[in-house]
Amino acid sequence: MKIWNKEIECAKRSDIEKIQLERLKHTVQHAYDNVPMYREKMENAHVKPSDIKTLKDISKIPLTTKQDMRGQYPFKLLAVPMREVVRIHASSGTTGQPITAGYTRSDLDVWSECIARLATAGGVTDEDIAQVSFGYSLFTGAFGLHGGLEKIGAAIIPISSGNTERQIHIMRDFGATVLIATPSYALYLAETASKLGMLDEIKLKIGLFGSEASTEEMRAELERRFHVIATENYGLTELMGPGVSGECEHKTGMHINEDCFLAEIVDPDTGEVLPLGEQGELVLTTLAKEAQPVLRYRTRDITRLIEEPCVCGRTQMRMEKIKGRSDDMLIIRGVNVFPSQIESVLLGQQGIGPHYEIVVSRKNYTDHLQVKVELVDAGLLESYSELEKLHSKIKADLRTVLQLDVEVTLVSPTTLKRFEGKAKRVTDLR
Ligand code: DLL
Repeated sequence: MKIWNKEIECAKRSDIEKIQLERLKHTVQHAYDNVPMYREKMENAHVKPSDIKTLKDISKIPLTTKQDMRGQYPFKLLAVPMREVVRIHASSGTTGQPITAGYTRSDLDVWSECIARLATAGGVTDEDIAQVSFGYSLFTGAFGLHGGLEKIGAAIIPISSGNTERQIHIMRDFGATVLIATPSYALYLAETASKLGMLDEIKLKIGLFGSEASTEEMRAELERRFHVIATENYGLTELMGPGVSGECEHKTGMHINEDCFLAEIVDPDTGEVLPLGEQGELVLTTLAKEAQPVLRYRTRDITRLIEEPCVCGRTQMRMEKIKGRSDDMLIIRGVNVFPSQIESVLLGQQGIGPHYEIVVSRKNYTDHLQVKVELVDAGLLESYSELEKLHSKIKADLRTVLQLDVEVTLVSPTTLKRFEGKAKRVTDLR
């Protein structure tokens, strides 16, 4: 299996750390000199760029939060003059002020290099025809993947998201072999292909999924429906977009582009750095960004770092599948619940489809968790005993995993909302 950049991806740890330290020193100095927010934060913490002598010294630098970044809207995080910026992306801003991301020409080169590595790790070659079903917009997903796939030499179908039936026709007619989408949109596409009776005519081999949390059960469902090898990749607008990390075909964690990003795990409550291998909040620092260097960004994503080299030969550290976001975690009657735990229980159950909705409310001063799932076969609505059996099984399985009583509502087939981008499955009415 091909490795895009063996020199970096299979480098000795000591060599990677040497590159990281050199780039970290440069990044800290660049941010300190050119971004008032970082200078102020460092001055308040009595830290100077010259205090960074080893990689561990990074913990002297204050953490950066989403809130800090929002306060710099739109361009106060830029460390270069606007004439050097050649692209601007932004987060959707659904939960507040959007966060903008500027790129120099060199940043775009680094971005496509990072994606080329991850897409190659997922099995993509210049023989492939890749359908990009992320939205081409301010969102980083489509343009990010596009740059790397072009570098590899794959033939790109820049279809963007939406217009789902047309997506299936194009996928079949153009002979797409790679699909790039969120897992939830990929599921919707598979369902639509099936409804159109065209699933067997689709020639996909590879799914490169990302941009939202999904479970192993969701991966299995996508692989089964599309007959693909599904790998996932991770990233965020604040840091660059996709390209931070991605899985190889062994699917044992996402390889981090460690020459471009320095990863730490901190305790989500205290912000203290945790020992390698412990689960906590991922904190990332850019090592190769010119336009917008980022120091110690709290991603809110919960994961664990894996240092052992992968069987694929890559030595770069891996991060486990994201368990959820610390701010997505629901506290139900004092119990911590990640939506991913619910997804794991639901997917793979006989008789129900893979779409679901979670509604949290408060009834009589008590938290109430409702899970809505679709029946696959509407005929079941006519058999009370079958329906009751299915209902009790799902409820019992959820109880075992969550240690909570959950209201399970079975709804008619194809009545729950489908998503063309990131799914929004949780409604918290409290
Ligand atoms: O979603 C960048 C991206 C695009 C990654 C395409 C991969 C593919 P944002 O819109 O800024 O950027 O959202 C970033 O999405 O903090 C995670 O919570 C979540 N996320 C992204 N990838 C994954 C993943 C893009 N593979 C936020 N697994 C991040 C779980 C993910 N969560």
